[in-house]
Amino acid sequence: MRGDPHAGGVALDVAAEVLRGNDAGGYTRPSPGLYPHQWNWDSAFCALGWSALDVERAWRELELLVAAQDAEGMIAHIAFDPAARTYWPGPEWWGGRTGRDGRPVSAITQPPVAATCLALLQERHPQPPERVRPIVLALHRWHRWFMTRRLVAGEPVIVHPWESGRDNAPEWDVPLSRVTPCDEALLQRRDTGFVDAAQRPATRDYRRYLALVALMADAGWDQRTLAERGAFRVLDPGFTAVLAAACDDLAGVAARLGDAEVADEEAAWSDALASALRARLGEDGRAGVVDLVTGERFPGCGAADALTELLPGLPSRAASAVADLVVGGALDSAVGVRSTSVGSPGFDAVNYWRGPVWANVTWLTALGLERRGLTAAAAVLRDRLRTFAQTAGMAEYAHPDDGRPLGGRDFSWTAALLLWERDG
Ligand code: 9WN
Repeated sequence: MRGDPHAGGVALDVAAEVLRGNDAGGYTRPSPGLYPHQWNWDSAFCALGWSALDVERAWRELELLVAAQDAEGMIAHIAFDPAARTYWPGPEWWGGRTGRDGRPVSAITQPPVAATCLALLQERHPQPPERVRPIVLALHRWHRWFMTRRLVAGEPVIVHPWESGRDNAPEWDVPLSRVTPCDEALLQRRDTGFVDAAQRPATRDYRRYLALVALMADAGWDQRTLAERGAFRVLDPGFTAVLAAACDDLAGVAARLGDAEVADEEAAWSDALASALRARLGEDGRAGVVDLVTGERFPGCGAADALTELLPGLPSRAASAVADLVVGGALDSAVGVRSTSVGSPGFDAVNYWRGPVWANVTWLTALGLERRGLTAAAAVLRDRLRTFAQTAGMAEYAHPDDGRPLGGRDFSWTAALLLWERDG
């Protein structure tokens, strides 16, 4: 791979092998052993990658993602394979929820990138309306769940760090510090059997992640209670931008299917979310993560700011400021977008979401830049995605300075996004 500036040949063969190797027969495990279930945003990215290898399999990935939707309309962060034993915490922590297809699911969600991936897939590899419509309707129900159960001050509230998809980003440190940790004896971590503990969340974080789940169970998993009075409540501009883009994308797909009602409602949600986030954006294009318990804003800078680029209708000055942040600014890295800037409190170059570069954040930011018309910056990031593959292979994340591989290996979304980019 090294020396090939376009990450062609070998890297693509390796990427295809990774995706095939992680195929659980309809959905893709994010990484062998480390993550043996179906994860929400992972699956959406994997659908894109599969389309370069097998279009039928790509659509199947999205169908299985929405098949795990629960009775409330939420699509959980994990749909569990009850036979898999290498991941903890398992389904027993989540109050016995199941998806429509009977699989055990968790009781929290993840960044809703699925509609954006669906729109991209439908554009490149269109399927007939009878196949696309059920997926659209399921995603519409999920978006409605956000808009009716989770909105505070016009934005979706995150009630657990895992919902952000950026589990131990420093943004969550202060809000999480208020949660009384559970007894360490309750922890049965398996992740550190696969990945060096220095690259994973700390024990003190896990004790609070689990305590927070127990508090959610005590609240009867009631979503409005959690969003309005829960122990951990945060507004994440990255998450808001992802949801606003997803609503806009779903509106487009629904309109082309002739579903005007769905299209209009999604478009209205997208506008409402975008105007709520725009109202708190600074000149620098940054809105900051806000701890809703205290009203305080995280002082550092990270992936949440980069992902703001996805916001439909982002004012051009803000869009350019974010471009400057990721290319040449505090989030610049030769292998993509830094998850956390060097100057932020809690920065750690090798630890998970505290500094390393992740392929999905780089790719989503490039998509946002392209949609805002900042094509040169988008091309730079796309090139850096290929550099990531050259230095880190299909790793889960990479060191922001030297690009060496970190975290899990044979990681599905790294492979999938590389395949999607090369196939375009
Ligand atoms: C908890 C699967 C997931 C990703 C997340 C990433 C990591 C899980 C964990 O792995 O989180 O959901 O156990 O660390 O942070 O973004 O979806 O790849």
